[in-house]
Amino acid sequence: MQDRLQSLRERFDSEISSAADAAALVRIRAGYLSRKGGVLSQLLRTLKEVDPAQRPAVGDSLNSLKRYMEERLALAEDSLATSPVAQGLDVSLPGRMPPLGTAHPINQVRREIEEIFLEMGFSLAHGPEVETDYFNFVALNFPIDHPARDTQDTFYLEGGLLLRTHTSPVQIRTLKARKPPLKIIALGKVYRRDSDVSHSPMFHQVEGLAVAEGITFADLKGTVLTFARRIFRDDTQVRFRPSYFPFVEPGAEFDLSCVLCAGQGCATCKRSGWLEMGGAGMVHPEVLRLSGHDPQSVSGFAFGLGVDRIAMLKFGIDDIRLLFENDLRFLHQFPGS
Ligand code: FA5
Repeated sequence: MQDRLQSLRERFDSEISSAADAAALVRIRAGYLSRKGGVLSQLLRTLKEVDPAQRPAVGDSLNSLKRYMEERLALAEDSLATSPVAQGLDVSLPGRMPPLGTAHPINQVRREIEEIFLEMGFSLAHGPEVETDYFNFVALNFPIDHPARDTQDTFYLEGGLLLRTHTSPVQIRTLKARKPPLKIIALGKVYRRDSDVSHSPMFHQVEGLAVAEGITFADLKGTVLTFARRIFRDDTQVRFRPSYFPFVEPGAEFDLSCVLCAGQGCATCKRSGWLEMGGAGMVHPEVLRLSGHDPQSVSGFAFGLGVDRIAMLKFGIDDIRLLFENDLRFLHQFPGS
């Protein structure tokens, strides 16, 4: 008898698991529990024929199976009644696609820049946006009261801190933490009191630094030229103009031949054929010394360039401020990942 009850229970379980609607549950209830034709009711009626010694145990089993079936049926009826389908949901309707975002133009360019330098053997370095005067200026050979500090209108914070005005402090953090040979780039946000169509108070720079034995200015030129040709066009030219930054000697600013008119002269390059991109030079011996390296045995180059300017040229954006207003009508024009 116990075997029979066990197989009855298994059959009931499988039927109830595959019941798809209320009508199926009504059929199952009638088939097992109805007074007249229900299998379980019939079995209860045959209880008197069971050996009296076994009758109490069989009676208990029958009653507990009956309770089990009633509970499962009640649960299944409840869950069908509250299911989305019972409440009128049409599961055959096509779904609604949530709107898909795209990467911000700055992030698209950021990924491209990082990929190019990674392929050239550079690794990625990072530094904080809230910096100390020491890393942003002193260790970069800007003494207190040095007039070059005025060229980078600084946002000062409490407690001797400031918002970094350039990515060059990452040079110092890297030089203090690592031994040459090293080749890093550091890309991130920087801040200055500056705002017009080509200047934003928050913008992005990418810093490059290579230090090893025997590094020369030719390595710097080759690196910048290779990068410019990868990010813009194969025929891009680079020119270096002497300039002053306290942490490099010699120092230079570099321009790219205008990527829109190929150096012929247009409105974007103000008819000059050249676009200003950034600053560069050979790492100043004093900077190497201050960060624990011997300028007699190693040399290095460094460069820093404006990432937002690159994005503006690549996407034909003529006002840097558009990049940071978060106007979706503007951002949707640059789908990309
Ligand atoms: C510097 O910031 C130096 N740290 C670069 C450097 C690095 C020199 C390593 C030598 C060695 P500069 O102030 O010129 O240099 O800024 C570099 C570039 O950042 C500029 O050429 C320009 O492309 C971009 N830039 C500067 N100010 C802004 C601004 N307010 N908004 C957008 N881009 C800017």
